Formats: sequence, C-alpha cells, structure tokens
Amino acid sequence: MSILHRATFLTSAARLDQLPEPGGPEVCFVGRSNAGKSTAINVLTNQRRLAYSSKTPGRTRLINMFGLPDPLEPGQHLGYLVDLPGYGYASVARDAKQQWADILGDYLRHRSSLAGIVLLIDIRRGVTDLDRRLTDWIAPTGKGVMALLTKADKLPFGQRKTAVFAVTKQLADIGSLMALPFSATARIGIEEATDQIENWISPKVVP
Ligand SMILES: Nc1nc2c(ncn2[C@@H]2O[C@H](COP(=O)(O)OP(=O)(O)OP(=O)(O)O)[C@@H](O)[C@H]2O)c(=O)[nH]1
Ligand SMILES: [Mg+2]
Repeated sequence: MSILHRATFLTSAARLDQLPEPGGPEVCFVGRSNAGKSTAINVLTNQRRLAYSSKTPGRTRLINMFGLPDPLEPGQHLGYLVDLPGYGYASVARDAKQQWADILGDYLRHRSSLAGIVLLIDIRRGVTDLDRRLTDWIAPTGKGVMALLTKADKLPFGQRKTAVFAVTKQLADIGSLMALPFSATARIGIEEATDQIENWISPKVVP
C-alpha cells in the first residue's frame, strides 16, 4: 500500500503564517484553477473526497494540508501533501488574485520543508502565462517539478506525446523537470506520479 493512501486532512490556512512550522517533507500541488489539483490528490490518495473537487472553478481558496502518518510511529508524519489555491479564475476580483499570487509566491520561494512540486496543467491548454509566472518563482529554488498533464483522457495517445514534448520544451529552464500525461478518470500516470511523490517524501537510497 502506498504511504499516500494513508493521507488524512490536517489543516486549512488562508495565509502562510497560519501553516504549521515547517517539519517533514512537503509535496505541493499547484496549477490553474480547474486544472485538476484536488481530483489528482483524491486519486493519488485513493480517497474520494479528501481534497474537495468541483465543477465550479476557484473552489479551493485555502491552502489545504494533508498528513501522511508514519505506520511505525503513531502520531508522527512521514511527510505532507499541500493543495495550493488555483490561479487564473477570471471572475475573481483583482485584490483576491493578487493575494493568491502572494500566497503562492511566498510558499514556493520560502517554505523550507518543500521537497517537490507537482504542477498540474490541463493537457489541452498547455503552459499558460500564469503557469510561466509560477515557474519563474520555482526555477531559482532548484526544487524538483513533476508536471502532470491532466485530463489526458481527452486526447488520443499521439497528441498526448506531442503535449508532453511541448511542455518539456517550454519549461526547460526548470532544471529538474519531468512531465507526463495524467488522468484521474482513465487512471493514466498514477503509478509514475505516486513513485515520484513517495520518493520526495522518503527518498529511496540506491546503494
Ligand atoms: N475528464 C477528466 N476530467 C477531470 C480530470 N481531473 C479533473 N477533472 C475535472 O475537472 C474539474 C476540476 O477539477 P478540480 O480537481 O476541482 O480542479 P482544481 O485544480 O482543484 O480546481 P480549483 O480548486 O478551482 O483550483 C472537475 O470537474 C473534475 O471532475 C480527469 O483526469 N479527466
Ligand atoms: Mg481544488
């Protein structure tokens, strides 16, 4: 059983300073509103409604933090998953947009326990200007990024490959990037994504 399946909800925060002190490794999920962050967390943790997912974009406005309990040490966590607020939702007021940008920028650049970043991009949309703004914050940190090209079920196999190629090229300035097609509904890329996240949380030592 994956350690991700043990995830439990820990806390929500509207601001970075409301999060618990940095502790074990954190893997965060970022991306445009409606890209499929909450759905990805649900499928990766094998839980139907751990992270809320919705047909109404802009639903997740808080930082939601989930703990991965250590099976050998009751009460301790091996690491954390963090669902960050989606960006780019058109009908949100300017102030609120700026506030989200501040939260995201702050978290990505300054959260010391951040171990890896899952960037969700709708496979039909590709990399947008807002995604670029985000990756401009990420690139200097040197943190690893896994781009999940979500809703891959909407494209035939050949076009998925083209999309992966395009994203890899556009995000080449992120030193440590992997990109793969992902679908919660058709269960594409789940195993690869799980392996990468587990490896960020508890790196496997290769002798
Ligand atoms: N076809 C298909 N639809 C998906 C997939 N993943 C998510 N969706 C749909 O996309 C919509 C948005 O998904 P969410 O997971 O709520 O997106 P989010 O990124 O968390 O959005 P915000 O919380 O607004 O930032 C929902 O209607 C999902 O059912 C997928 O793999 N395939
Ligand atoms: Mg969400």
